[in-house]
Amino acid sequence: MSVNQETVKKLELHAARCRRNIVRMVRGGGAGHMGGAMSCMDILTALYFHVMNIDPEAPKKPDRDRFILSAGHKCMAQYAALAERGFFDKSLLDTYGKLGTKLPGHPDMHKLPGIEANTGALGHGLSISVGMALGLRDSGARVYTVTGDGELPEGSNWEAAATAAHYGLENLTVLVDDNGLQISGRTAEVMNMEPIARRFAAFGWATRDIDGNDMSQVVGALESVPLETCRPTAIVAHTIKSKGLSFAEGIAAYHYWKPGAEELSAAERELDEAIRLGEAL
Ligand SMILES: Cc1ncc(C[n+]2csc(CCOP(=O)(O)OP(=O)(O)O)c2C)c(N)n1
Ligand SMILES: [Mg+2]
Repeated sequence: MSVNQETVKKLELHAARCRRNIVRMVRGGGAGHMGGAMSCMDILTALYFHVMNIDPEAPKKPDRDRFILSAGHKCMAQYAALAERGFFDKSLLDTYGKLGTKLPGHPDMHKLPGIEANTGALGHGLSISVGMALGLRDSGARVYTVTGDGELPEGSNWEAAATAAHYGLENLTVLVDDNGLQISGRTAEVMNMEPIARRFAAFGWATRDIDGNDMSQVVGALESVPLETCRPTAIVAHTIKSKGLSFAEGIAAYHYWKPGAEELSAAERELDEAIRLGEAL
């Protein structure tokens, strides 16, 4: 199925603005889990601006699609998308990580519209998603979950994966933000989970590998969901950690970023330029 290139261009511009929102949050809070937020930003942009049935004016409407950020430390990506999509005023971005903020370092469903579950302790989001998908399976609503390659060693993921296949949850899609890195280095060295797609397939899921920073591929895969009837879908998105900030791409040390003044300004300049280029297209 061919992907509409106008749509792709628009989404790329949204993604650039969302990445700029992430750096805005880091300026406000002084630090944050930047690397993983940047790597999954294209996925979240496609979901929030093209795929999911959601309404910022009615964030709790019963037939909405659900999004669960299982890897909760990537929450700046979700805040960036929610703000850009109009779920809350962008001025809130400047409060990221501050005392009393609605935008804490891990998402809190009691503080912000659009957050469906509290996550951050890795390994719980897929189980929550399976329960939601089971409850919603005759409703037409879909459940989308983003996890990370470094999160997958948590055994609860595989209990959830087996359950999703057992119940044939075709309304459930997991997107693995496979950036090859986790908190302390290469996932392959800390706890190798490759080949990820084949592992999900062995549990009974329909799977596809994509370049998760190529908007055409992200949209193409999401438009094809469910990949098979009566099976949950796993999209393994190969991404680059810190995508969009050239000085930080693929470097594990940027998992949690506490920038100095110069690096922060360089980041802002680079993303402002990306937005300018996107607007000119
Ligand atoms: C249960 C649990 N153990 C450890 C951590 C600490 N921790 C936060 S992020 C992270 C690495 C996650 O790696 P990955 O899922 O690949 O995400 P990425 O760092 O690439 O964004 C770890 C171990 C945690 N949040 N929860
Ligand atoms: Mg990772």
